[in-house]
Amino acid sequence: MKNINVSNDNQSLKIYFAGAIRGGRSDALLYHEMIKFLRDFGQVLTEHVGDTGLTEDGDDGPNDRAIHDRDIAWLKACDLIVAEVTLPSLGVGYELGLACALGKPVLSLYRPQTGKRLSAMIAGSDGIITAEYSNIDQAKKIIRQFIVNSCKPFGPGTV
Ligand code: 6IA
Repeated sequence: MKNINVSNDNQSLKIYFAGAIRGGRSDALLYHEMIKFLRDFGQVLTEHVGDTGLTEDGDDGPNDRAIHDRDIAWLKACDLIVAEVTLPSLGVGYELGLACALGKPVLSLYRPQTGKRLSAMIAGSDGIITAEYSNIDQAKKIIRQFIVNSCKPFGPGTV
């Protein structure tokens, strides 16, 4: 368990937020809200995922290899991963699989949908905490609890 003060030094915790890009951008505003909230706890390495101006094209060059390698480096460097998995995304699934292999704490947030189910590879993974939610306030509570449980605060008043 990492010994991190999550309230006094907001650069100490490195957070990787994962959400669909080429998988679709209909939840971009929700990602934006989650990233804004996560910034209270540390540095979000992947703020671009919550950029509401970012389209499904999801390209800032020079090529996909560069995007992949940069994200893998961030994934290796981060302390924990928070993913919004309601909108299926190959990239997010790939990131979560790797995060599990690296032994990182992983939270996946899912909004139950009529007639659809979350992939068993996410819902059934031992290395992923999956939580269902229906609104941003619920999601924030779940995220806070996940971070508190994943980090060892220095003492009273730290979360
Ligand atoms: O298969 P998807 O594109 O939906 O995968 C989304 C996931 O892959 C996200 O969690 C990101 O971490 C990662 N990802 C996919 N595309 C990019 C990307 N494109 N940049 C960084 N991470 C990406 C360039 C966007 C740029 C214009 C800001």
